[in-house]
Parts: sequence; C-alpha cells; structure tokens
Amino acid sequence: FKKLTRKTQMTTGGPVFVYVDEEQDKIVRMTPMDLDENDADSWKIEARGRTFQPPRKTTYTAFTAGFKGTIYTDRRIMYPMKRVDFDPNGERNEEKRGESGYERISWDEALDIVTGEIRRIKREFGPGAMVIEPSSHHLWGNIGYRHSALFRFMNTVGMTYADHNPDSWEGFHWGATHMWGFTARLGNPEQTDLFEDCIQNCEMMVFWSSDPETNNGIYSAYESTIRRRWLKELGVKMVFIDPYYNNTNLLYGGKWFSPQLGTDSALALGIAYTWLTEGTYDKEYVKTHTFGFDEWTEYVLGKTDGIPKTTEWAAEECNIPAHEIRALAREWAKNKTMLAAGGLGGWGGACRSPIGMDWARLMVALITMQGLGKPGINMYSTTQGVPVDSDFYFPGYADGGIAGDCDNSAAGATFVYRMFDGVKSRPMTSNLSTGSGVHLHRMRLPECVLDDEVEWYGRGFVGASQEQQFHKYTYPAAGYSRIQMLYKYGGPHIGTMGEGNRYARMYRTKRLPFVVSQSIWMEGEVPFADIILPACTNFERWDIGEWCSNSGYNPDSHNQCNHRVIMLQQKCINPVGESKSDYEIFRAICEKLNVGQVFSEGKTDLDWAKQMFYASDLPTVISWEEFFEKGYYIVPVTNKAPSAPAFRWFAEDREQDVRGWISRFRPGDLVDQKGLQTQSGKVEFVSNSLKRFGHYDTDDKERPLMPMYIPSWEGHHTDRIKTYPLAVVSPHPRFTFHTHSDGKNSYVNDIKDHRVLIDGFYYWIFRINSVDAEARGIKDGDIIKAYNERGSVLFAAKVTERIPAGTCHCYESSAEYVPLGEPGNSTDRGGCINILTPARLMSKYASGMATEHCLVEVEKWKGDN
Ligand code: MGD
Ligand code: MGD
Ligand code: 4MO
Repeated sequence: FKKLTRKTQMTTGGPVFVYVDEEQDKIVRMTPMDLDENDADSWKIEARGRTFQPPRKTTYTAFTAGFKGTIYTDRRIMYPMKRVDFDPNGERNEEKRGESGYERISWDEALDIVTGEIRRIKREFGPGAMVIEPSSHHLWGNIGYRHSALFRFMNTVGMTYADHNPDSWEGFHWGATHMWGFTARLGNPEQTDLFEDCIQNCEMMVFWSSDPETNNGIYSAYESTIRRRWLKELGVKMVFIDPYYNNTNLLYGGKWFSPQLGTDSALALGIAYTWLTEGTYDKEYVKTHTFGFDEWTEYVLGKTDGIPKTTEWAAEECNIPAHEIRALAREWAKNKTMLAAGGLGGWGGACRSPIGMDWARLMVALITMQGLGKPGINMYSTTQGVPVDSDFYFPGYADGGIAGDCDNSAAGATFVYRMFDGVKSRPMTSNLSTGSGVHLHRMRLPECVLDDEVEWYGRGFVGASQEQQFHKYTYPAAGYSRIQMLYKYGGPHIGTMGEGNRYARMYRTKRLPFVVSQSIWMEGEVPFADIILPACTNFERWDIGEWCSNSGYNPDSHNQCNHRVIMLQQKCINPVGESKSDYEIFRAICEKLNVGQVFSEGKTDLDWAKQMFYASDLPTVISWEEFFEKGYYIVPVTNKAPSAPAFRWFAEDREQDVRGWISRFRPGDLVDQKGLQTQSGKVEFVSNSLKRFGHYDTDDKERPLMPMYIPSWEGHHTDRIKTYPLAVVSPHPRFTFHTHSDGKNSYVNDIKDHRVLIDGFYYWIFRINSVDAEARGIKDGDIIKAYNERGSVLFAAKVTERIPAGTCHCYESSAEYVPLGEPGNSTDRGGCINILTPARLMSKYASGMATEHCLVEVEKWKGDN
C-alpha cells in the first residue's frame, strides 16, 4: 500500500477525514471522524435514572460519502468556455442560449471578455446594471462561502445582489413573526438546551411536517438519530403528521396521520376546538401569556363565522377521521408534549406552501395553549439544543467572512469588529444592495428581466423588525438601469424555484445581453451562459469552518451536533483541470479591473483562513501551528453556561436568558427587557403588527389578522382539481443536498430510492399510490409524464402505499434539466418537479415561495415532448 496522507475537510453532510495519495494528487477515501483521547470529553446528561452520552465519532450523509464521485465526474467543467454563437462585439444570439454548444477558450480570453463587459456596462448604463446571484447553499467553508468571497467581489466591482427569499423559513417568517416576534430567527423558535429538557420531561413528540432522518435539521447528518433512539427507549410516544409516511416515521414507528395537502390548518383547528370545549388547555398560562385569545376562541368555536371548527368539520377537510383527531388532541393534552413543527424547530415543508403562514401560526397557537416553555412542553424537533458550549466564539458562514457586508449578512452583529482592524484589513460593504439601493427578488428574476416593471413587498432575509418585511420594492429601482448582465453562480433554479421553466425562458431573450456562469459542474441552468468560468470544490482549496454553523438567522446552529467541530479545511488536491477556487477567479477579475489589491489585500485563501482563526476564540486554546497540523478542534463542554431551556424565561416571566441573537441584546422592541418582541410582549393570537399594516381585511387575503383556515389556492377547493386531480408534495431530497450531489454521473444516481436507470437514462422518482397508478395503467418503474398548465416533466413511477390515493410525492431539487425540445417550453426529462409548482407568492404582501405542493395530472409517457 502507498502511504496516504490524512487531511480534514467539511461538507454540508458532515466533517470528513480525507485520505490522499499525494504522489498521484488523488483522493482515495473519505470517512467520518473518530475522535481521539486528546479531543475534549463529550457531554453527559442524567435523565430518568440513566446517563446519556453521545458516541465519540461524527456522522455523515450519503451525499458526503459520495463526494469523490462528484469531484472526479465527467460533468466537471474543466476549462473556461464560450458559447459558440456568442460574440461580444457582434451577434450575441441570446435567443439560442440553452441550445448552442461551447468552445474551449483560455483563462485570459475569458477574463478579457468578462472584464470588457463589466467596463462597458458601467460606462454605458451606470451602477446597478450588473446582477449577481448565488444560491442558498455553498460548498462548506467561511472563506469561500457566498456571504464571504462572493460578497467581497460583488461589492468591490459594484454589482447588485438578487435578494433571496427566506426559502427555508417562509411561513415562520411571514406568519409566525407576527405572532411571537423572533425576527432575528426569521420567526423560528429558540431551541437552546431543549434536548436535556426533552429527555428528562417529555412524554410525547408530535412530528408535524418534520422528518429529521431525512433533513437532519440542516447540515448535521445523523447526529440526532441517537437522541430519538434514546427517547424511543424511554417510551416517549411518537406521532407523525405528514402526507408522506416519512423516513423518521419509518424508523421509529408511531401513529401516522396523513392530512390532505393544504389542510393542516383545519386539523390544527380541530385539535384546538377539542381542547377549548373539553377544557384541556393551560388556562392560566393563556390568560397571562397571550393577547387576543378570546377573539380567536370565538372564531374557533364558530361564533364569528358560523362554522364551529369541530373535529367532524376538520375531518371533512383533511381526510382524517374525527375520532382520530379527538384521540390525538386528548393524548397531546394528557402528556407533556413537544411539538416538532418542521425539521429544525421551525421550518417544515408545510411552511413553504400556500397555507404556510397560517400553518406556522397555528403551530405557535397549539403549543402556546399547552404552556410553551414549561418542563417537557415546547416547540422542539430533537435536532438542536444539545449541551455544547456556545459561548466559545467561532463565526458561522452567515457572519460575512472576508466581506464584512453588514447589509447582506450577519457581519454587523459581532464578527466584523473582530475580523477587521480597519487599517491593515478592511471590510467591503455594498454601494447598491443597501436598504434604499437597488433590489431584485430571486423568485422574480425572470419577471425583472422580461417585464417592464415588477413590484413586491419585503426583501425576505430581513430580521430587524416585523415591519421591515412590509417595505415595498420596485424593479428597476428609481434612477437605476435595467439588468445588463447576470453573473450566475451555479445553476439550480429550474429544479428549485416555482415554475422553473420561467428561468429557462428568461435566458433566451435580448433583454439579457450577457450571462456569466461561475460553476463547478455542467448542469441545470449552466449551459445557458455566454461565458462559463470553471470553479473547483472545497477539496481543492483551503478554507476554515465549523460543522453545522451557519449562524446569522440560525444562531448557535452548531448545537445540532454532538460535538462542536471547528476545522481547518485542508486543500487535499490541486484543482481539477483548469478550474480555480472561486476566490482566485474573483481575484483574477479584480486584478484586471485594477482593484485586485482592494479585493485581496494581497492575501491567499489560506491567509484569510489564518486571519479568521485569530478573529475567533481559537488562539486562546490552540496555536495556529498546532491547529494547522491537526486540522480540527473539538470545543470542550466544561465551560458551558448553566442550562437555560428555550421559553422557560417566558413561561416564568423572567428576562430572556437563552443564548443566540436574543432580544435582550437588541431591546428596541421590548419594554423593561421583558416579554416577546410583539407589541403586547405576549403571544398574539390577534397580531398588532398586521393590524397596523392594515391590509388583513382587504387584499392580504392569505394572511388574516389571526391564524385561520384559508383553503390552499393550489388545493382541493379549486377548479383546477378537475383538470389536475393529483396533489404532489415536493419536500427536500433525502440523498442529496438540494441540487448538490444529484446527477453528475456520481454514485448517488445509483441509489435506488433516488433515481432509476431506464433505457440508459437516470430518471428522478415520482411516488404514486397504487390506486392512482392502476387507474392510469401505470406500473412501478414506468416512465410517466406529470403535467399541468406550467409544463411537463418525465419521472420514473414508484408505486407505493407510503402516500394515500390522490396524493403523490416527488422530492424537489433535481440538478438535471434536460428539455426534450425547446428549452423552457418542452417536456423536461431531468426531473425538475418545480417546473410544475406555482411561482405565485404566499400573498400579495408576503413574498415567500409556496412551492411545496402543486396539482398535476399524470400519464404513462407516450414518447412525446
Ligand atoms: P421538508 O423536507 O421541506 O423539510 O427542512 P424541513 O422544512 O423540515 O419537509 C419535511 C416534511 O414535511 C416532509 O416529510 C414532507 O413530506 C412534509 N410536508 C410537506 N408539506 C407538508 C404539509 O403540507 N403538511 C404536512 N403535515 N407535512 C408536509 C428543510 C431543511 O432541510 C432545509 S430548509 C434545507 S435548505 C436543507 N435541505 C436538505 C436537503 O436538500 N437534503 C437533505 N438530505 N437534507 C436537507 N436538510 C435541510
Ligand atoms: P442549491 O442546490 O442550494 O439550490 O434552492 P437553490 O438555492 O436554488 O443551489 C446551489 C448552487 O450553487 C448549485 O448550482 C451548486 O452547484 C452551486 N455551488 C455550490 N457550491 C459552489 C461553489 O463552491 N462554487 C460555485 N461556483 N458554485 C457552487 C434551495 C432552496 O430550494 C431552498 S434552501 C429551499 S428551503 C426551498 N425548498 C423547497 C421545497 O421545500 N419544495 C419545493 N418544491 N421547492 C423548494 N425550493 C427551495
Ligand atoms: Mo432551505
């Protein structure tokens, strides 16, 4: 055997030891980490007569295990490329994008074309006409991350950022914030120290739109699996409310409730009705901790609209028998119950649906009625809140890295002051993407290109106040030019954004004169670009980062992992082909534009990693040399602050004492440092913020003043159900991280629950009940076409009883977009279910995505396009 070198790297699915054959410059193997005796001790919890301690190793996901396959795939972009019929000085043939081929060009030529266009656009159109758009998720590492290197580049050159919608949070952000505040978490609940509370006190878990065995909270691989196993061993009852018999349900058993899509709010109201009429809610708590409860009670009992929300009424809507709803309500009230609303403590596919805002608010309503914050009673999903030391400071990826952009990241909270001295090293803020600058909405990108004027409310990732999301935006902004150049980073949107075909159509028009794609793989939207710049993966460059730590609107998210793992992400191999790190590409462009020194300060990515090391608490415990050698540091738990479970302070009417971005450190919305961020300081069943905004009874139809049942506009009460009778739920894929690791000819394609090989093509899977399949003559493994007025997509049928008749299941985020005919107007064979989901926003004033369910018809594919 050759001698292999062990390197350390981090991924969205866990940290890895990477074994490298340095002679061959090749990655040979990747494994999870085994912690050794020099690493800090693990935490320990005493509960119900037992001691619980996590295993001394890390876990990783299928897509992390398969990383080698995506590094060495033939789908890697090996050198810079130019679309064959694109001539920056002559005919651009914009309308041929997506069909033309590519020719290899040199880095010099590519950089000359890109910088030539940047100069031209700045001189001809002025600021703001260049738009840059990365995606939600980036390969791991605080230096290379999009909030870091990309923002520094964007702000150095002067580009407009296409604002992201709060995709993961939608219903919590646009809905729940108006009930309990927590804008600094975009409406999600705090989770600090809840695992200890859960294992000591909880008797029943209700997983509602929550599948942690699939979603792993976020980024935390299978760290929480053991916690649920312990709960199971202790006899904690588990209930699952999910149209799909999800993977967590599959592993732990427990009662499965499968509501008709778009009707969860009716089910929630049926439960509330039972508690109200049987007197099984916490009356004292509700009296002292809520606002508007009586008015909401009148609605539930039917005194305001004449419809009592009885379990019979709910049964009719959601297809769950009334006696089962009553039994659930009674068990819930009888036991100390934790509500896992979504996979992280918040989130959940239901929050990304047309009923997302009401669903999220009703989750808050139910847990409040039972005494939110009392021992064993909380909104908790088992994925966060383990007892790690969160006071040891290391930044997360949303803390702005080497950019320090306080407008577009969490840099201004803490990190920017530690990272930059303002003399030798400076942050790089935006001249365009500021509160009052120029804005584009990622989900309205096609309209911003194709339409003359676009309007929307709320930038999305805004956590300063509840009111901030009511701000109105127009594109183009007054005095700024229209978009002349799209600098795209990766290319997933046809697989991830509603009515995905819009993105393909956007590219094929003269209204978009220049498109650059800086990408690692040839996939999705990438082959619509004029110039393609090949980037490399994090395994081919230096970086630094902490497992699971996004920080920002997910404060202390490292507490999903059983150990805090801070890692020097070592360069394992040289960049494949002629690819370069994103940082080096940005630097090369900046150098040609005479701003190279401003961008890089003369530093390499490793120099920046070292600067970040010194900006953290690491130097107090380990030297740079030792960290560089060993590659990682496990934060000990010895200095952990005393246990302060989420919402206990609220239940006990004390000042907030949990960790993270908490109101106490930004008390502008509080009175006497007490209570919630809402106007009343209480959980508002009638929202004062919505009342002040004033649209609840006119045209903000999907967001009434209090949480109600508003039937889904993509559901069974619409006329469309006659033409498109099947409702499809499209949650996050189990075996990939969104589009990361899908396709690309990697081993992930061979996972039989991910894609299916039929006649030489790997089709994405569409799960359909045997009744619906039989009615259409569809058999397991058939190629089917799912369609509606938005488009059509081919899939491999999986006939299953894990989904009831009338409902189908299809993961979102196919990385492949393979149109059979004209791009944007023909059937896709890649498997982008989001071609069929709505582009409509949650409501007129809530610019969230509502893609989680859609109506379609399905047939056996007849070979048409
Ligand atoms: P989802 O997969 O959207 O996850 O985490 P979540 O929002 O918690 O939904 C979870 C469950 O809700 C699914 O089982 C789905 O069937 C169910 N569901 C969907 N709609 C409804 C509904 O209307 N009612 C009910 N009762 N249930 C419903 C998301 C989180 O996951 C995020 S935001 C990201 S970015 C990460 N993505 C990701 C990934 O792509 N792959 C993997 N493997 N893990 C991931 N983790 C993260
Ligand atoms: P990602 O897969 O994260 O998807 O949607 P997107 O943000 O659109 O896109 C990442 C892109 O960046 C990929 O093209 C990848 O190749 C590229 N990339 C990654 N790392 C690097 C790098 O280091 N360098 C370069 N140059 N490129 C890189 C995610 C979004 O999807 C999310 S977060 C949610 S929560 C939504 N969930 C959801 C749902 O629940 N249902 C439905 N139907 N749709 C959904 N869409 C949303
Ligand atoms: Mo997300």
